[in-house]
Amino acid sequence: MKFIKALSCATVLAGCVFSGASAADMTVGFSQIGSESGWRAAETTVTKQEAEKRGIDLKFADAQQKQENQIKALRSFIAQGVDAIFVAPVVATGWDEVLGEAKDANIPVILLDRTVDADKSLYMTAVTSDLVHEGNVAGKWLVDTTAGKPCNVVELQGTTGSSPAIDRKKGFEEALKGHDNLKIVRSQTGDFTRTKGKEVMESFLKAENGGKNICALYAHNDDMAVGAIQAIKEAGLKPGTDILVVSIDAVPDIFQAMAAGEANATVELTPNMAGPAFDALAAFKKDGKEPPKWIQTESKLYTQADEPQKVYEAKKGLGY
Ligand code: GYE
Repeated sequence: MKFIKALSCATVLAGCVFSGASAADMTVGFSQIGSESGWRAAETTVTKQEAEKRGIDLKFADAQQKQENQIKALRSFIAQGVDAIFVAPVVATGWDEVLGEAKDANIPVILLDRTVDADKSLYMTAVTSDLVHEGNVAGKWLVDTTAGKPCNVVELQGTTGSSPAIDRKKGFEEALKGHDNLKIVRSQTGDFTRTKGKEVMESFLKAENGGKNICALYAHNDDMAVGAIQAIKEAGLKPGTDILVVSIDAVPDIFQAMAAGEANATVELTPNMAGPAFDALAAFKKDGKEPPKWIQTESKLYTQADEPQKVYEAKKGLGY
């Protein structure tokens, strides 16, 4: 396996001659969380497209949201002797052992869109957005929009224990610091899904005087926001005006909601984490060049002022 030779050379850092082969002879195992959201489904589509473009043999494993299935998949990839492993870690803890096994097998691991609480030597790099910053951008938008007006906020958190749920909460709370007019009155996980987002929002509405006490919803992803918008409408309230809606991902459907005046803002997350990951891998394979431990993707705020219908048309088909 040419890549392993190049890898061991890089480890030895001696004067090795790296195989100049292209990425085309590489096999990469990809452990994907599942398809809990429109964004996740797009990431899967784009990853397969990026592999195809590079002639890489991608072995895909869908974990159905379970960490034990991801760990099983990583062990299977190691047994197969793949050249590299990509993993979108469903939660942040519990990875040390299996990442250690990949390291012992000289198989580099790249994290996609989420991070892990493990020694950085156990993975080559993480391709993610700045998740704290995303929460901060959403929070700052709400601070500016409410401009000191009292506002009770409800929060739909992502998957419990996942790095986006932890960091997006942290960033949002940081933005609200010093703005006592804004109060998070309810906060619960909606597991990044539309169904759960709707369900939990229904409970928030019931608990808060039919929603009359709620001024804004912060959802850690657009899918939960879209589910919550349905619940708000069914409660006889107007999402986007009676209850402001701010979320993260910038999937096409949130722009449709914005165009209808039912959502107010979203922070963009690119589904193309695999492109930079494949490029880092190819550079390492070619000349042993280690990438930085974090390859950060952009985060851009979109509001109703950004011609949402046009953005919707442009985004449809980009893997979504
Ligand atoms: O925001 C959400 C998906 O890990 C940052 O996971 C990603 C999140 C994304 O379920 O839609």
